[in-house]
Amino acid sequence: MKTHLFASLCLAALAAANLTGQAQAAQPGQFTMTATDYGFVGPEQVPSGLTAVEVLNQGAEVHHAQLVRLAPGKTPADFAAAMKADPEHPPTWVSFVGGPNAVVPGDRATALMELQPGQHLVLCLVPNKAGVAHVALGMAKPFLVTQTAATHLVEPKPDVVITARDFQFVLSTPITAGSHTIQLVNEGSQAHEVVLVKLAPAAKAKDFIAAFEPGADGPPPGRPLGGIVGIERGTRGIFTAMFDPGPYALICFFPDTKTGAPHFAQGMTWEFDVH
Ligand SMILES: [Cu+2]
Repeated sequence: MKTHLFASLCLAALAAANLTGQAQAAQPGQFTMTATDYGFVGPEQVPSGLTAVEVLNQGAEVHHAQLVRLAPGKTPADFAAAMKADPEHPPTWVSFVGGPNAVVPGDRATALMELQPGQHLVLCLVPNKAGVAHVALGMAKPFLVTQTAATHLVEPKPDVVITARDFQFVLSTPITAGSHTIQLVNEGSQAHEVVLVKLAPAAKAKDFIAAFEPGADGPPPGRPLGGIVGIERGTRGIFTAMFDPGPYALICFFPDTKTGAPHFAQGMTWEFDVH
């Protein structure tokens, strides 16, 4: 969710992640990454194709599951070394391929993503109270997406489409009370994400954002309900959410390619009321 994504301690994080994961392969179409403070437990191998990616938060802090794909020939060690050399910028050979966005402790969220074969990592980019991204504290786990002939999943038809542009969200239709299947489509020039937040009464998106700034005190005035973590331009993902009446916000925390400033600082938030 936050901007310190490419912190320099990835190397240690990756080494720790390798020790905790059991060698296991997921069935086609679905897998879960369990998030703790600070690590991921999940499959070592995942079949390619349309996949429901779940994050289960068993930690005490907010977590998400950002999937990234490395270019052919690149390894998790290469990624860690690149982050150490330049913590502010992701290497150009990394693709952001989505995943389920942030949930509070005890919650889970799912994102339907099209996975392509290759070496991947799952990262948590949410910062702790000191402003250190969880990825630098151990939340980076390698996994391999293997070539698979077919997946049994059929992409559901969304009833709401959120289009991400530089730098705004555009909704295809107002969101009403009840359950919705929501597609995020990135039509911008850089990667974007959407965090869905149920705001506390009278709270604004900026109040929720401020609670994740370094040194912020107290719980955020709102509850993150998932969404889609960073996806490259021209790509998409689907999530479902249940809407009770009240105020909500969509927020993009993804850092600008050039400046590193989070997209919300360039206006990439959207507030709405569900009636
Ligand atoms: Cu964005």
